[in-house]
Amino acid sequence: MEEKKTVFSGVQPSGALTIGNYIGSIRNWIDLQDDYNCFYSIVDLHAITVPQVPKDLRKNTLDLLALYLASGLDPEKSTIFIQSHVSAHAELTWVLNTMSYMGQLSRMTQFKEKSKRSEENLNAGLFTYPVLMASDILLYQTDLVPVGEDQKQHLELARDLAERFNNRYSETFKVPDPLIKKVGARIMSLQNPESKMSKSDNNENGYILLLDSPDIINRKIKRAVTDSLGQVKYSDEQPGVKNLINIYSAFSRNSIEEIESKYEGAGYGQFKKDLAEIVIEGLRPIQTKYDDYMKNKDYLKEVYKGGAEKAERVARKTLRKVYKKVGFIPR
Ligand code: ATP
Ligand code: LTN
Repeated sequence: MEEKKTVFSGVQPSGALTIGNYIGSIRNWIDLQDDYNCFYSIVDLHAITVPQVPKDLRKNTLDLLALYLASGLDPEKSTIFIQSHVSAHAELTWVLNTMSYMGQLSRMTQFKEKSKRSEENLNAGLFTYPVLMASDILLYQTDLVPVGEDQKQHLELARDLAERFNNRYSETFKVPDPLIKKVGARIMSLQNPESKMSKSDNNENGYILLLDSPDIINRKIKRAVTDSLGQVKYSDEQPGVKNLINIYSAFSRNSIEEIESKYEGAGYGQFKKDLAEIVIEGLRPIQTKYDDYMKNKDYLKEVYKGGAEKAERVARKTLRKVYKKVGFIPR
């Protein structure tokens, strides 16, 4: 029997999840579970690259785990774990830091954007964030990394580091490929369709959270920015409508063409009303399951403990090889 290929991905527990996070990443992880050996992490080490309140970080981490499970990740099929529980992530990062070029790291779009927001106290962790991400991926000999469009550049760096290490020492790391879906890879803000939907947006009307109530979802979609053309068409001239069609398509699994023809001649009112309904119904089962999981903290603990053990075994094996190759003496 052929060995299953390996998938790795993660989300930061840095706040409530938006439907952008869900459509761009987690949702695509579910279907991979049967055919791949999947590792899905809650990347808390990444989260502290921007200031976090400790008690909120703890809550957000458990929240995210409950949302992973509520979305359909299955601990029987996948390895679900908290990044800080497997120390090899931080350890490999140190080694890869010594092989990362300052120039390449300073060209990372996410670093440039995030550093603009925290100019006065720029921390080194924000700068080496993509090296930690490369370590996540490379420790598990990952073949495929399902992410949203915004992570593509970080994936390139992970590939570069893998190749650099393999060339300098000898074949050690698998070189990973990104897996980016065409539809939904970049969900835009409902208020400003030129920028991506982000949970750190200070205008809460820009995003829909996975745990938003039906009333709030209705209101946010009603207020979503469109245009004065009044036609439900998928075109770059209508970025607001295009974004809403993407969300519609992601939740209904209808194609773009099906949606366009369904609303031909109809105004935005009906389209938005239906869209809100589809999003509400799409999120309902997730919200119900989330509530159940949050009532069962013992189960959540069982899941993350079991996940850490499984992840640890694989990660240690790779780290041992790396340490040996760079010339560290085994204990
Ligand atoms: P922030 O928005 O606070 O800067 P983030 O949501 O981009 O953070 P993560 O929580 O780490 O950062 O993102 C998790 C996953 O969600 C990544 O795979 C990312 O590509 C994806 N993602 C984030 N925003 C969007 C979006 N608007 N559309 C599609 N995918 C997204
Ligand atoms: N930087 C990613 C989160 C992340 C990740 C990973 C994604 C950290 N490590 C490894 C895939 C694989 C983001 O989405 N902001």
